[in-house]
Amino acid sequence: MRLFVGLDFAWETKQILASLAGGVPGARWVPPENYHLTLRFIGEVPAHRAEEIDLALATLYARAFPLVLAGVGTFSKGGQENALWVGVEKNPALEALRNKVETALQRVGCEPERRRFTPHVSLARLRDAAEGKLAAFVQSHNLFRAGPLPVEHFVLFSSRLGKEASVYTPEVEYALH
Ligand code: 3AM
Repeated sequence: MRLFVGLDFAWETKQILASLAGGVPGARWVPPENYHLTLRFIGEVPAHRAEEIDLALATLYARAFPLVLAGVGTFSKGGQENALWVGVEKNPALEALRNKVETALQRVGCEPERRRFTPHVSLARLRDAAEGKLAAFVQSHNLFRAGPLPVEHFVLFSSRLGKEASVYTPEVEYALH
């Protein structure tokens, strides 16, 4: 199974995010049901590893917290913008949760995550997006803000890569306290 750990959002929040989509030719918009915030990408693991991972996450104790989505931005690779996302207001509780997830996963043998944690909710994948339209999108949605949203769970998702879009399935929900 291909796994990652993340936050899921309420239907209402997904609707608000979906209202941002549009107006950037060359963007492949993420289907609203797929909106999530990745805490930790795990990757392909055999079933017995998935069980160990589940156990490690189930024994993790962390606090529930409020989350504010704010602003939009892009990631680029090799000078090419490849992702468009909604950002998150600075959030020490989110960072603490992410660190606990990281520790729990390393304890069951996952390789340490080398990438810096840049919390975001992906709105679109980009390939040769119209530069001016992209800049205009970012500028016009820079003041976007949603929340505070109560975060009371985190989720182990499985991901099946599809032709059009991946299918993300929440496999296990873990309560925050
Ligand atoms: O949360 P977002 O949408 O930015 O791009 C994948 C997606 O990111 C990312 O994990 C999230 C859930 O699938 N992802 C896919 N392959 C990855 C990899 N090898 C990866 N992240 C890190 N390393």
